[in-house]
Amino acid sequence: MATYAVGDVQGCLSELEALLKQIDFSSSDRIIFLGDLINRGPDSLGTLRLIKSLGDQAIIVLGNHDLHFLAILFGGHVEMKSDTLTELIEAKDAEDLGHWLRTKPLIHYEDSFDALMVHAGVPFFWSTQKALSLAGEVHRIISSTEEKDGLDYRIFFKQMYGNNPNYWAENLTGMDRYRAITNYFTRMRFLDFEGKMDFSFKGAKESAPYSLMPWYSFGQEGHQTRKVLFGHWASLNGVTGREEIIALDTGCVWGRCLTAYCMETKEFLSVKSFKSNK
Ligand SMILES: [Mn+2]
Repeated sequence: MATYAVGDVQGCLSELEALLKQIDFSSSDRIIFLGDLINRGPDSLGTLRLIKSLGDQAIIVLGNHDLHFLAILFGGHVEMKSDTLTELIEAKDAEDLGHWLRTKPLIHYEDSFDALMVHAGVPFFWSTQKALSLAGEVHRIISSTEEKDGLDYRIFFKQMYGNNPNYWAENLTGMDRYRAITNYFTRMRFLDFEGKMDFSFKGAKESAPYSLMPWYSFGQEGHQTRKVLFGHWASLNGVTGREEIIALDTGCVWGRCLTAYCMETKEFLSVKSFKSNK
């Protein structure tokens, strides 16, 4: 019985199949996907179908690309030039896959490992309890068919996009509150010293301006001993310099590799992108 965490698959179905084979994934194992299951890669439809077929053995947290698919399907947004979602959107089971996907949370907590699994990260000013509670607020809207405070999942997906507010304040309400929470968990990379998200700096962390630091470089306050496993940031290539902060987007879709981390043995297991062999 093993528990694996896997970073951004982004539609790299063949590599995912190879990875499952390599870790000898069996019916007593579990696999936690850290979001961005789809988009940019060659087979988003096949990837979603495979992961759905794993049933309760697969735990999923949503990433920005997963939310983008849901925003197209349910929120009236359109595909962008760099998206590779057409086959998925036009599939006969697209709605089924979308309704299944929107039941997934923004973060997942593994009690036995004191570990949080999230796509982008958890800002330093949220404790584990606080993060779970805020993620739950968004999850209740996007997973339900009921309206709350004049919002339902379709309105959420219509109004999801935007960089503002780029800060957290307890008194944020409505879509501003939900957008800020969603952006922290699914899009954050750099924070300033007030904990505001920066979306404009796109370079390597070594060349970041002095006013910005990676979200995980801020103090321990609220983090206690917990582990955080995250994806989203391929240019880190798995390196955070912090043992308890585990970066698992190793850039499969960019020709590098797809990585699984075994929670029990703390081993990293990777398969090379098939693209890199061509
Ligand atoms: Mn991402």
